[in-house]
Amino acid sequence: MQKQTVQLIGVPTDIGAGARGASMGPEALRVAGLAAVLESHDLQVHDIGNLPGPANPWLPPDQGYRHLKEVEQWNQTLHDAVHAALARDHLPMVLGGDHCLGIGSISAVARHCRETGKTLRVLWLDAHADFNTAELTPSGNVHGMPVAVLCGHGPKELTGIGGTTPAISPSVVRQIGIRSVDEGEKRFVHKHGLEVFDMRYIDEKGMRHTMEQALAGMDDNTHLHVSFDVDFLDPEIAPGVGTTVPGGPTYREAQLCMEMIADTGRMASMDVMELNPALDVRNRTALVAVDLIESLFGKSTLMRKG
Ligand SMILES: [Mn+2]
Repeated sequence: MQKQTVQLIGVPTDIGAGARGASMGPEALRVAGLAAVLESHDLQVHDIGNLPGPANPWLPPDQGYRHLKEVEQWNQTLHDAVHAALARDHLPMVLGGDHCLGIGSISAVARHCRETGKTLRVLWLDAHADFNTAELTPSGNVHGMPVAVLCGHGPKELTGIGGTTPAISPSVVRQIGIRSVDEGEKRFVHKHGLEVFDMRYIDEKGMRHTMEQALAGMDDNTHLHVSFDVDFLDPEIAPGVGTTVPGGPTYREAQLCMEMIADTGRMASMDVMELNPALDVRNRTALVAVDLIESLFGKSTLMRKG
């Protein structure tokens, strides 16, 4: 059998973030040994390097958005790269970069699913729902908006990326680890019926039950996309992110989450977002991220016989 190829796509920008530094994320993941770890699991790794894009002008919001033109440009370039990777039967792994890049990545995955008749499921691992709009957020940072944009709410420059608006329906999304949502955003999430497994749910039901629910209903035709915002993790184990929120999943809970995703065998694309080396301690957060990615690809801590 031919080896699965993982295509690493570096997107060195913090164009949608509220703090500078996520632009260094792709290199930090490489330095943490990402490629070697994947190769040790019998995967072929094709690192295409970093995509090009505009510099971050670091301006205040203009009509509700910061850097809309640059955000559009980065996401269009990423959309094309992810779509091309999927067309070659590669598994694209987007190395962010801030989470506004979920727009380009997931719109490409959704387009690929439409073209191939696959059913899309998106797991959004994050401390935040990222379901803001310009009306709801004062900051104008687009990294708080990608899920809303993908569901068709936002500026047409972004909602139109990929050619179909909306790119996805809220019904394909399962959000896990959420613990920081403002009031207006919360109402908007409820209105659109996004399925959210917040930290209270994980506390009460446990990660195992949470993941069983989030992964339920998939079949052989499902394309599973994992959008992993590193701030999903508790800041105790992952300090190197721009927007830390206490009370996230522990190392063990995160491992279980990743292992249960691996068990499905359905993951066909992913993002690793918001790693900010400027805020990290000796690349510790990148190393934890790589460790968890390894579990996504089948490293098992299981000792008992299957
Ligand atoms: Mn996010």
